[in-house]
Amino acid sequence: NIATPLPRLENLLPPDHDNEYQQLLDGLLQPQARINPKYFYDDTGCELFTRICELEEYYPTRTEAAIFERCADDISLALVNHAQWIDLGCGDCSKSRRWLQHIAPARLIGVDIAGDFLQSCLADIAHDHPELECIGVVSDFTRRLDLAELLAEDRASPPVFFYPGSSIGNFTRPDALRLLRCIRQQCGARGQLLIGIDLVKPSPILEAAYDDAEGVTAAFNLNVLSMVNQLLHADFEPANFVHQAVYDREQNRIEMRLVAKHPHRVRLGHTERHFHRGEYILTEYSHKYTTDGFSALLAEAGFHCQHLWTDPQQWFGVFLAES
Ligand code: AVI
Repeated sequence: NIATPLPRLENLLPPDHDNEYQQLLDGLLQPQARINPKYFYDDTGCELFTRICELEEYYPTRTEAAIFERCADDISLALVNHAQWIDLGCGDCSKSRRWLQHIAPARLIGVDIAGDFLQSCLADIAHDHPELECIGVVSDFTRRLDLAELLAEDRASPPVFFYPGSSIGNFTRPDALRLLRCIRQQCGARGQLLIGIDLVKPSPILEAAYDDAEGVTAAFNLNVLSMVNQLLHADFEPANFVHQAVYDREQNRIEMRLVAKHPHRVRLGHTERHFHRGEYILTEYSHKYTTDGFSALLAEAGFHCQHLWTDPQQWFGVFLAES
């Protein structure tokens, strides 16, 4: 009984974490206070997000999964060469794992910020697929994505970047464009991008998806404050804030907010901030796109959109683009 060796892990996190905390603090001291949504995902946040994905109101996860399932043959056929499969923000790698029933890449590169978790999830996949080379890349690609060296190890195989879940919706448009350009550059001559996008729809459906009856999204949003308390030695009291999700029809985005219930002060390390009643911290944008709008963004990033698969209600889109 020989144990499978742990998958290779590359750490691409920049060693400037102090700068990170300074940015977090600066965001909280701005006239419009904000927290980067990447701070949602501590252990509790990851568990709450898993629960969100199973909620009746939160349609994106199951709608995307249904498209993948229904269109798996078409999508597999449209992939030019899937020898190198790169899962961006792979989490527990469950979405890539499902694809392994349809395609047989030689390499699976999972990119995420939580290294230990990534390595153990990849170890499970490697155990079930001994022929597959599994590599973990620990990276905060909201800041930087540089896989050039790794991809150059197999120059003959243009990569497929897999970015499901409409996670790109959490970037502002300029940042989304920057990330797409960066992926495009690393795709080389014939690489592809398979990406899931949440589409524009009536606001009641969207607002319910981000403010569910059970209060799981509210707990997810409020949980970010305990993360900030730890990172900045702050004393946010979650009970002083209330969760709010508002759809901005002009910008086509959900804004998640934490609204102060009454006037109070919060210590932020060596400094502090006063919150008025009704003043809010912006914790997340979740942009929704029209199919034309996202195709245009892909084109601006230098991609050529090859295919689009949607569900019967056209709530979610899976785009395949080539560099
Ligand atoms: C991860 N991301 C795509 C989710 C979204 O829908 O924007 C995060 C989320 N926030 C609240 N619910 C889900």
